Amino acid sequence: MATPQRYTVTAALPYANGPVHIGHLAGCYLPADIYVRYLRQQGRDVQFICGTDEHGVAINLKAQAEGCSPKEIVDRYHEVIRKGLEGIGCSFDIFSRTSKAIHRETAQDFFTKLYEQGSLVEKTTEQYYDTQAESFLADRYIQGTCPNCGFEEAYGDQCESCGSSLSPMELKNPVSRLSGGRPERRETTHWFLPLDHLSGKIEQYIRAHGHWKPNVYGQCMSWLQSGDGLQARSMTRDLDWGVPVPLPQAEGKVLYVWFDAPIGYISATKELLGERWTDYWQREDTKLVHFIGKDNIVFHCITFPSMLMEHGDYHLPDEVPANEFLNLEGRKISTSRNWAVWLHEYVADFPGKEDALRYCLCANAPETKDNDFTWKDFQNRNNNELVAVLGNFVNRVLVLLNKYYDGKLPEVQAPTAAEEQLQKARRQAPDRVAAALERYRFREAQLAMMQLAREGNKYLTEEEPWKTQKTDPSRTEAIMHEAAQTAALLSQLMEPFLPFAAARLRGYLQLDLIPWEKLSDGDLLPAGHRVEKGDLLFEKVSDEAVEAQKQKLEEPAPAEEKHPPLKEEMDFETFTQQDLRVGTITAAEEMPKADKLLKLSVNLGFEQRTIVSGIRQHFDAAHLPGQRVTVVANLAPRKLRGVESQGMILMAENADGMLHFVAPPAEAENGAVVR
Ligand code: B3M
Ligand code: ZN
Repeated sequence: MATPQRYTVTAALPYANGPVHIGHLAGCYLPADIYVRYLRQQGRDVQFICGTDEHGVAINLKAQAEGCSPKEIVDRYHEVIRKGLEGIGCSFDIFSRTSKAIHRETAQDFFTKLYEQGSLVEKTTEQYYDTQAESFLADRYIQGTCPNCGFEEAYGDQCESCGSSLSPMELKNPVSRLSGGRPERRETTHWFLPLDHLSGKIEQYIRAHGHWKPNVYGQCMSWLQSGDGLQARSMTRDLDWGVPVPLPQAEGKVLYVWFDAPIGYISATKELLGERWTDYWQREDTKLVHFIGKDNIVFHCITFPSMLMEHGDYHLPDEVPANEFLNLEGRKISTSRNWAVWLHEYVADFPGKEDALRYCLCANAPETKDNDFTWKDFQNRNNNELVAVLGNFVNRVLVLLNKYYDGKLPEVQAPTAAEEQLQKARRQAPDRVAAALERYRFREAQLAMMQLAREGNKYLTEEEPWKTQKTDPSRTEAIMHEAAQTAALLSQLMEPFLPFAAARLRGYLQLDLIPWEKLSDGDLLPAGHRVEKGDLLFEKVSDEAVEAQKQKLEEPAPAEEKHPPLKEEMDFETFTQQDLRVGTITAAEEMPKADKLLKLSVNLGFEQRTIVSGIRQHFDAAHLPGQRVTVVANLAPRKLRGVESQGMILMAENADGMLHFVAPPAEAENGAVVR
């Protein structure tokens, strides 16, 4: 395929309900920025679109938690997020907001077109309604007991304990998070995008993109091929915060946030370009690339393309290079537990070290699997790679050029084998970096750039121009000429990854950004060109700085304080003697005169067991039937209060004493061996 000349590149619109952390940065903003900087250097026409997603229940919930209005929340976080992303060098052409009028109009027009041409299906269904708060409840606003694992604080859309996705009607003992009261069912009308009817077209579209990253393509395929296939999805909600549904009969309803948010890319482009926006959204020769994190795949690969297809005037997304998740110091990043490195805090704590974070996150990018960020690794990469290799090389070059030649580049000399080797590396490096970037392999691309710095550094160390300066000054001229060309090329190849240092280096070298296709042509600096001595390109990160950051993370209690110490080691033989099986509780009753005990009937597939369990103070017997459990099935029977208990049920006990069932996944059948 010919190289497209026009690109629309988007990075997921962050929810304006909190700041952005390094996981978001590594997942989508950094790769998007690297890619766009590279495209610009290639001379391609690109618009880099982003902004804050200011609708959706997440915003309402945050406002409620802080006792302020949704508007105050989005105003506050839009600024925090924008400063953080710009501070780390994200070079958006526009960073807009979905609360703007232009967005409301664009999203409403889009909806109206779908509505008028009959693309949407109107359905009246029962939903929970909070009579005290006088409002319908979004899925997230309902809390109750998970039907799968018994977790009592599951949400109407998902149980965060067992991970199963739920619908509000499935929750036991539903409670409204608005008023705390029990919600009632009421009828309400919404407009659905009939993904079930579109699934043939969607599947065709996905299959035509079989080259997508395996994590992306695989997720799409599993959605398409899952049991019931694609389901119609409601594109409207009963909420008072969002884009109003543009229908007279839809008073009090807004567009579903996942309907309006991706349209936010389009409205931001309109805001940026005026009438020219259609070139970037409606032409087949424009390439549309969405950078996102893996939790957004279904919306960008299935829902949004379906909306665009139905609308009819749009070009569909070409690439969706989604990343996996980044962990922090070996644990999942958690906003609620403050286990995160916040971008705006990093920018404030490490002025002048923006590139160090970019470098470390790119080197550890979660491209194909989840990956880990540690402060130690950050320090090592900065000190041992940026400072000791790249910085050391270019600073030696600049210092020596100034010391020997007053900054004037010496004439070319006949190359020896050492120069020929470095010249070859220089010819190859731009193509290597480009080939990796064209395939969204950012780690590989950055590595190829660093490889050239390593070769340059090694060349200087081996050729020792400071020694030949005394014995053979013309040899030093040859070495310094070659080394300077290498530093000049680095100042170009660094640009996508390390834009701050790259610009400083080009300043010292008195060199502009050079079009990518000229980078392999040979010398970038003519003899006689003057360079400045400059300053250190990178500086070390101290142990103290790293310690301070670790302190900042939530101080986890030492393992032995929070959790009981590990028992003595056991050998494998002993372990294999226990027989664990999957089961389901079929009945539960309280044991007379035993305030801790419940008598449970458990279906083990091949037989029914009676098990007496000391969990009465933790669970309501009435809610236990249906609970999936793991049973120690070969424990000698013992009598408890006159009842023979035929096994034991495994429970996980948190540090606070709360008990949770070790619940096998739905796919494991009763009687299945656990080992
Ligand atoms: N705001 C979800 C997120 O921040 C959502 C992305 C919208 S992209 C159109 O993860
Ligand atoms: Zn659950």
